[in-house]
Amino acid sequence: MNIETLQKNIELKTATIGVVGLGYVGLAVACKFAEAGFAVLGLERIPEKVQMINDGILPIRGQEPGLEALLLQVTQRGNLSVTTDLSQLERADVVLVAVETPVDLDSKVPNYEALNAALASIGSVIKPGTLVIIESTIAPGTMRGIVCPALEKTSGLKVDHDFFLGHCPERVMPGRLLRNLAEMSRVCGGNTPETSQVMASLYRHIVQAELDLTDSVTAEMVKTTENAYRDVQIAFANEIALICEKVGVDVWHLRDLVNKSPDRNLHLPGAGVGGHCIPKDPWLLVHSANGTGGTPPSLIPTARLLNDGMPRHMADLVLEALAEVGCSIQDAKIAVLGYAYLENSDDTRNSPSQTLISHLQTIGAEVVIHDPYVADFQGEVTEVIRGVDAIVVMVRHSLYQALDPASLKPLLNYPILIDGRRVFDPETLAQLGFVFRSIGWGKA
Ligand code: SAJ
Repeated sequence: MNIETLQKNIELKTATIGVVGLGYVGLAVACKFAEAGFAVLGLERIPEKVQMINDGILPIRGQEPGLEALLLQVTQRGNLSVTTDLSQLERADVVLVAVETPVDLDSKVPNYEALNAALASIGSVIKPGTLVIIESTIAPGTMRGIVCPALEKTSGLKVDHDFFLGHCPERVMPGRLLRNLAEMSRVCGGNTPETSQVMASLYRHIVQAELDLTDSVTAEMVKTTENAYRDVQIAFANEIALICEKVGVDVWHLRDLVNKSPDRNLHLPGAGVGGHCIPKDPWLLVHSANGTGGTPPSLIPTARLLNDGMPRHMADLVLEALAEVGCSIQDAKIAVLGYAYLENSDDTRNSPSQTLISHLQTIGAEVVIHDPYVADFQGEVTEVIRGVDAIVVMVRHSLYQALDPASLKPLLNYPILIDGRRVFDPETLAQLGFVFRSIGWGKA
């Protein structure tokens, strides 16, 4: 099939779409194309997950408005079916790849194990005329240096002649998967301008926002840059918070005043930066720059390390408060509220809470955990904190924002509360007699 025929089949929605990897990104995009009327074949390696999805059951626990109903609708209509059998991909005219691309936390090098496996499988079954689009976030240069050679080698096909290739990074986030998919603009980075055009005609079926055509390496840079930008902005807010703690200023009040200045947007300081995007994408960007010789980037790695240090700062605040009441860390039982990386989500990937909990346990504390969205840590929050020596709030779940600190205090052995997300008003905590610390609260 030539590219014109492919474009026609996409416009008529007679093209079959394969989606490899049904995580947060893949499942949402598979549902949206199925909803648009395409025949969508999902490829997932976990059999239990395949069964759940084919039964119209959402394997994601967090709040994802509309996704469960949409999944049921498209599976019942037969537009979406899921399998573990990669050979089924030979039916696909378009293959979207949405597999994880983590970064090894020690070496800071991309781990492309899942991507390479997907490429090997796809290359072994794709037919001429297929369009392959990488949605996963990848280091700039990966399309040219890894993806294209791998597909050509395993398929024996020639890019731009026998098959077509592009990168279209996603801009979703847990809690807003369907909304972001529909409302966020996307970059269509084709191996050739013609391929970018075909990509745009595909995504036009599910994206109401702008589709920006460009080359694949620019597309790789867009995604990693936008997330490195956010990480650096958060790190700046965290550094200002740490300064506020020292000079006796409330960073939240400071932020309100600073952000009145035009083009200022001091981000939210907090207990750390988690998730599947922000902690890793800056390293993907740095990895590409480091591979080209010359002076390595410094601001981006420094920001990453500052943000990664915030859970440790939370532990230091716990130690300070325990010392104030004369309780040693070895004798302390600490309740950590929030295990997910983001409010009202079940996503625990790279959660700052994991880092904090490991450290507290290493220095001798007993730790109990609560999170209303994470299966292992659900339950009545007042029962979890009953009798503990300190509460540490790590996530702004709505449930915690609704708590009345006055009702919590009698449950505690010591009235210690360490607030990593400014869930509680420090003045109120002071009036109630808490021994408290709050990120960026310098008036202690
Ligand atoms: N965080 C802060 N301070 C802030 C913002 C976030 O400490 O001012 C923390 C959060 O608590 C969380 C982490 O950073 O632990 C990441 O939060 P996030 O709001 O960036 O949420 P993510 O990780 O889901 O980021 C995604 C990204 N989207 C994509 O990669 C497609 C990011 O580029 C978006 O800006 C973000 O969603 C969004 O808010 O839309």
